[in-house]
Amino acid sequence: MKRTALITGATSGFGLATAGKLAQNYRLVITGRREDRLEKIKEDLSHHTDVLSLCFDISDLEETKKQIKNIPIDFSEISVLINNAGLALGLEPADKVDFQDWQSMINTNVTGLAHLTHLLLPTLKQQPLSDIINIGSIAGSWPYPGGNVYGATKAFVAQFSRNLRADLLGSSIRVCNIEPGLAETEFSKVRFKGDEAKAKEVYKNLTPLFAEDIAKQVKWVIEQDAHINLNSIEIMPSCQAWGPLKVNRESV
Ligand code: NDP
Ligand code: 8X3
Repeated sequence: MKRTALITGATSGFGLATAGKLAQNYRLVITGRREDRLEKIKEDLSHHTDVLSLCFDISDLEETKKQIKNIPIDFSEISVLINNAGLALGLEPADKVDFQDWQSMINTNVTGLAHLTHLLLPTLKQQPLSDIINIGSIAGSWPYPGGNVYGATKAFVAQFSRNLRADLLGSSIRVCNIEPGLAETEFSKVRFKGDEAKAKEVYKNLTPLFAEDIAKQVKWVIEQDAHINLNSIEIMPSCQAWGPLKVNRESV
């Protein structure tokens, strides 16, 4: 029987590509806030599999709970949770940012992800083999100017993933944190609040990761034999690597 996978943030980028990649062999629950997109994606993927679309904001805890509790019986045996929905807002230094942006990132990338995981743990535990795939980021391990709260939310995802593994040892649930680097999706358009030109600059004259690259990793991780748990995958495009630490010589 096909496993059922719930993918948050399936309206664009990694989530959309993952839904497409899993459609052949999994039943899908796709989520996001943009209803028009969800309906179109559902229609497209329904040629391959059964699809349920749920439109809600993962930072709205009451609404999330309502949506998850009301999942129809046909889709209720979820055994793959892909915690992908997330965002970065701004790239300004910490003293120049709007606090509301920090709050949105924390409410989505941390609280929303933890809440959804908490809601689905009982269901995942009942299945013979389950996977939680968290989409973290290299920003959770490697600091950079302007990464402030975004990077911190992804550091939460990394440690939460490891701690889940510790708690779930002996259960049917595996956990993996996939940590991508520079990848061309709508991520930068969102980060720069709709400024397409600025977003385009990020990927100029280089070959970034593409959404499909991450979707392939997700599929590969969940299709490992049951005795294998990939704890984390850090993945960058070949054109990306670390730079030297900076030194300020103008003050003591
Ligand atoms: P996109 O902006 O293309 O996709 C983000 C998805 O998340 C959209 O489907 C969006 O749907 C959904 N989403 C955002 N906020 C909410 C919310 N509050 N409630 C429900 N859904 C939400 O970006 P990516 O595909 O790149 O991002 C996916 C994940 O990958 C994120 O967690 C991001 O931090 C992470 N990441 C991205 C990298 C990159 O360089 N692109 C690198 C490393 C990690 P909608 O707007 O319809 O709600
Ligand atoms: C997205 C990658 O390096 O822009 O998580 O933070 S980065």
